[in-house]
Amino acid sequence: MPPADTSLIPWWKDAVVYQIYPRSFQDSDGDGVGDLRGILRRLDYLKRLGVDVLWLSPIFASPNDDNGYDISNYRAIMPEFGTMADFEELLREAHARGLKIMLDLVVNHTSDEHPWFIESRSSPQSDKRDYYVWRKGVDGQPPNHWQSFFSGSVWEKDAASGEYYLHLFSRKQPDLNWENPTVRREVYDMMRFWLDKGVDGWRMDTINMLSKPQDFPEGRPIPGTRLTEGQPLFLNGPRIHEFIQEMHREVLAHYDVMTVGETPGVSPAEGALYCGAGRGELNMVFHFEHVFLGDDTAERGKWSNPPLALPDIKRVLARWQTGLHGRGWNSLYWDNHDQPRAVSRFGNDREFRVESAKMLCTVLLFMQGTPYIYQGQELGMTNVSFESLDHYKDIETRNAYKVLREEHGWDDARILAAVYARGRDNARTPMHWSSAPHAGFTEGTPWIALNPNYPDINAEAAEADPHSVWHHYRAVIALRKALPVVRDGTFTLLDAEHPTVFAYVREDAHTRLLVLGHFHGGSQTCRVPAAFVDGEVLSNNHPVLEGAGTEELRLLPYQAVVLRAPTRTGVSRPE
Ligand code: ISL
Repeated sequence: MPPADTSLIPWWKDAVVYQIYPRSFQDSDGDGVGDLRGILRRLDYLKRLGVDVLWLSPIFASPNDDNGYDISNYRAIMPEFGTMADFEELLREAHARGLKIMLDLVVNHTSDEHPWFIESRSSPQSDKRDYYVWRKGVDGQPPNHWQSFFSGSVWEKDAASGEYYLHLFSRKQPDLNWENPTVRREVYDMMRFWLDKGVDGWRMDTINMLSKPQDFPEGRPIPGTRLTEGQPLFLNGPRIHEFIQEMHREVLAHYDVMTVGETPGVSPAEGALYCGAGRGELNMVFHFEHVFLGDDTAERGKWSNPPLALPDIKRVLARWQTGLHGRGWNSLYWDNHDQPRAVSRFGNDREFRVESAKMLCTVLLFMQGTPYIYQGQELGMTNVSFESLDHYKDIETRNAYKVLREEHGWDDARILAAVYARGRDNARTPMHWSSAPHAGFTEGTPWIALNPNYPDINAEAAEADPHSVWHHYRAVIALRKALPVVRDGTFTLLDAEHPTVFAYVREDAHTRLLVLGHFHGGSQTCRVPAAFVDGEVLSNNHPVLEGAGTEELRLLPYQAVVLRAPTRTGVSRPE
């Protein structure tokens, strides 16, 4: 059979993305904050790992109420991170190594220190008043009871005018008014500014929240409180697809770039509306169904940290795999800067840290879609447990602390346990480069404390150890690039209800792969479909495979194996 014509396959379908949280990646000037020249210094490391695209969390001027997700100037680099010349050099040097760079588009809201908001707030008559969402209260109360992501009402009363402005996140992150065509034009101009510099794509922050129902109706009551949620009402709002299609028509269609929308609360069917072929919107979305499992029904949301059951994770991920196959495109992730470390949440970060971090890598990277690796995931970095809340910097954690304590009567120990499990700072402690002081992250005082386990878990040690998590990532990345079935094949979940084994088959006309991931620290027998009994072991995170060549494998703690079925008659192997 002649090789398939791959020239029509968009580059981002073959890409592996690496997310950098610049504040915590590498400091180059000793101020304790990561920066662009620090990233520059690590490009060769990233190249060795084998990733293709770097997504930088926001690098723009910001008062850092939410670590750069509150932007005060979209066209300026955050001074702590460097200069525009540094960015241009980084882009040039990345491109010279065949690495692409995507930026974070945060346009649901700005900082309250953005000149647009300063002007908007100055008077109800301001010609920028309508850049943001202003409403009068009702009988001295906010327009509705929607709750912000960072605790409290989404409405902030402005003392000068007595009106309220909307902020789905912190009060220093006022929401832009996307109903206003001038706002949309400003955003599109800003996007072109960066794309014309050669930026290769956008990760789009909370992109499914841009359109709000303009009557701001009440949401459903939150059980046990006098509050009502608005979330279901501002996710995927009435004009959302019109706005994204306009953005695509005006901007994205004119550049060969990659786009991924951050879309909490989106099902596969809704996801396909954002990323479906021919929709003229985005390339892919980040859904949250696996990382938010159970949170929305738990008493205190994610802070209740409801237990996870593997069959639920499998069901969610399988639904996305099959739901988007041939219709859209998946993004694959366990980790990001808002989530606890994957190995701590889904694996075992104590006695089986290495095995389980490798297993999570295999299970994720053999699915269909574009994988996203969050800095340190390739080392198996773990959650952190700081002794006191004083060490925590994240606004979400700090605000939640007050609410959990004052309104729900939780004591410090209970709050700390919740933060250890689900706090965002788990992911934001500095990257571990070596066993040098501060893990080689900075020569100054780091902006947030390090995870004390860096002398054992660091990039230098990992690169030197052929059995490290790092080398497993590198090998799996290389393998998926060599196997078109990983990009193109169908996905079939096996034994959906099995409580500890995640098993699936990937298949195209040439190749069949069986992927097995054992989510448990014991051993477990596992039946192998007949087609794979004599399969070739392409990947294994243990030195042995017990039962190989028979119908029954014995999986060791957190073992992950990929088997390739013997080729069918007359069909040549793809590589
Ligand atoms: O982090 C979350 C839960 O702990 C999410 O609800 C998160 O707030 C949501 O996914 C939106 O996240 C994005 O926008 C926020 C910013 O704080 C996050 O870092 C960003 O990823 C506001 O810009």
